Amino acid sequence: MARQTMVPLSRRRFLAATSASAITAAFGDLPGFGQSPEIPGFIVRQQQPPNLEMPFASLDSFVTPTERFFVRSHFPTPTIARREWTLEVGGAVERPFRVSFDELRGMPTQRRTVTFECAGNNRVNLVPRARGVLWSSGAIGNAEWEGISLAALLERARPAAGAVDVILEGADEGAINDEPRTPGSIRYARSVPIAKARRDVLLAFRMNGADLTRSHGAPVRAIVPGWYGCASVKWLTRIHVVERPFDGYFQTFDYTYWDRSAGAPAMRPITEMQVKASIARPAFEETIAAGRPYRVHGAAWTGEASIRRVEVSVDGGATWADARLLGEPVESAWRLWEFTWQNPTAGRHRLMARATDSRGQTQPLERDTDRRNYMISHVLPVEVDVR
Ligand SMILES: Nc1nc2c(c(=O)[nH]1)N[C@H]1C(S)=C(S)[C@@H](COP(=O)(O)O)O[C@H]1N2
Ligand SMILES: [Mo]
Repeated sequence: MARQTMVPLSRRRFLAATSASAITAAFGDLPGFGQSPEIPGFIVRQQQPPNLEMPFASLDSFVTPTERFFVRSHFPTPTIARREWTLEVGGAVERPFRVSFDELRGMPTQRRTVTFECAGNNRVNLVPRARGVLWSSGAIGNAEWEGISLAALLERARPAAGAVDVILEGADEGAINDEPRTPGSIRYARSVPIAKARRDVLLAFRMNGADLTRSHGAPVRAIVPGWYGCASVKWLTRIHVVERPFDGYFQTFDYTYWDRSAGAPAMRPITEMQVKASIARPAFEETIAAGRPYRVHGAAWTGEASIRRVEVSVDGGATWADARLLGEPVESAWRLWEFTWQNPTAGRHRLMARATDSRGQTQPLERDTDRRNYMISHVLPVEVDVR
């Protein structure tokens, strides 16, 4: 494991991390910044294609309202009429077919609350500055998704006995011109292993009780519970079963990490979310009143498991105390938590939160650089002034 020391955010990067107007000031030199109209409820990281994050300090509900649910798009947003949309199911299957939206909607539906985090969430906290969208803590959301199970479609298609991966392909496309370049225009696509595809992948057309919105993948998107957001393909139009592992752009050059478990470092696609607690309040550099109890709160999540424990430190990690977990544990959904800081004393304080999941995995204190610019799950201290 390669390690990197934790460096607290500088004041300038903190500003960049929290307020929408400061974004323009701090990143005015990057394309897409400087001329953004403000989008209420969001911090605009990029205007076209839209890359928007929730100001995480505004966290106040278990379900993230759709108008505050982050948007991560690599290519221009497609417009797809439901009447014209079809989903093609093919590849290494006995009976390839196509379904229309009406047909899909006529199938038995399921509802599930699922949290997903962008694998680049908190990238602004990495030192030195990493490549990619510089997200603060808000590239994460929890929603109630409704749709049909991918298993039902696969059952109808009958995958070959040697099926390994199921490729989920979106209708959005474009060329990436930074090295390594794509071979011209490609579509956004990711695969899931056949076992995961059969277990619990959802093809969703409703989000939080309403039709899926265009920026979140209308008319139909995949939801891959417990995995980083990159797996949950939006604007889904093709499902392709293959008998060899899929090596598409978004799981080789992008969204991969170095795995040393094979004896020599090997590049592997990012899959399950890592256990992580994130502090909503206090925000970075918030000023807190001395001598009055303060409610520290946030959310914690993990992969295909649930959160068992969240601990908080108000002294930079010297001592830890249990936070109170709110609500009930829900697998692959986050858990909100709170902690009362009884008597904040005047001065500078470093707050930290760390989570443990139902499999006993605890969030690390240090960054593992084998994760490249993804899976930023180490404890990120929040520094505050108490006056
Ligand atoms: N077709 C398509 N699907 C996609 C993407 C994309 O750019 N195109 N982005 C992925 C990434 S990296 C994330 S984090 C999530 C974001 O979903 P959201 O925009 O609904 O929050 O969608 C994933 N699915
Ligand atoms: Mo992402």
